[in-house]
Amino acid sequence: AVKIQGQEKEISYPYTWTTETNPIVKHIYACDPSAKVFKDGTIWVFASHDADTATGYWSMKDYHTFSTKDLKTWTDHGVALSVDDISWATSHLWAPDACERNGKYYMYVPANHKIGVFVSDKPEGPYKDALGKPLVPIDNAIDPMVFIDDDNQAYLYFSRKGEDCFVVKLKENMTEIDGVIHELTNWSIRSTIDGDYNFVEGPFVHKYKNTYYMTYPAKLYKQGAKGNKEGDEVICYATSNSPMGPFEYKGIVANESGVHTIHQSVIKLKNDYYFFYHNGALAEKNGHSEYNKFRRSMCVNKLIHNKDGSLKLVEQKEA
Ligand code: FUB
Repeated sequence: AVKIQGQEKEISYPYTWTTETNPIVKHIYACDPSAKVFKDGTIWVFASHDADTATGYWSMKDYHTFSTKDLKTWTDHGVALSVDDISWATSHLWAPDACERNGKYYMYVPANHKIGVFVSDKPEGPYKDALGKPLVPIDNAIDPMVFIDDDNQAYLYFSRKGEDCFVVKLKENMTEIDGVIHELTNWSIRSTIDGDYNFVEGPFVHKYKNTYYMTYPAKLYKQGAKGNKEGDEVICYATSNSPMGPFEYKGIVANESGVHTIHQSVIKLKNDYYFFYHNGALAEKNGHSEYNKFRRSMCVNKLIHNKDGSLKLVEQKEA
């Protein structure tokens, strides 16, 4: 049973509800939302799952998948992948991503700070370990994101130790890396334009009018001009004319979320773009202000590309 707006409720999956307010998911703490629009037009969100009882470091054990066609009526399809199905990991199932390719679905997930690939015949899973070992031969690798370009070449982005950013091509089978892993952090995404922000984690790439936009959580080291405090994590963005970079810092697209981390993704739906992220507003409402940073909830707002190609600061709507 889970508590929804103060009332105990039995949930059986798939579980469907309607909402037009943030956070989108109120029956569990679903965070690190990675949204994708699949070929039939359905929006799928792959999310980490903070435990109701979490009181410490982010040691999550499973992922849920969510689907919607209109951003109003949502379905939680339950657990898509659990740590019990990963022979080489015991916990820390951090920010996932997924894609559709040749009629199959691939989830890329960091578990115990190693990145693996999992495959299913259905977007909601269950997903099975494609390799029986990690895909990326680098330790301390987290937050994978797969971007498939218009020419069908797939790219895997990820971060390491919360400070470096990498990209590598994937082979057509989606379960093997193709060639050299490129470090992108020498693109100087460190900026002093809006304060002093350093790349941290969570790279996510979307394409707009032939420009590649990378949004990413960044940490503010010195007081910024926009009211964020030292140590706050915000979402910055950088652009490039190639998915392999180099990327150039452009600005901040979302301010801090109040829960130490913020993690984003971007989709295009018809002619509009949407920005997914998480915050701690629901945990606060449920009386967990002390541990709200370990109980995060996914939200969505519109993302506006200005005429000059810059991104308008996302206004995070309250729960
Ligand atoms: O949820 C665990 C970690 O916190 C994610 O991997 C990061 O992006 C941050 O949101």
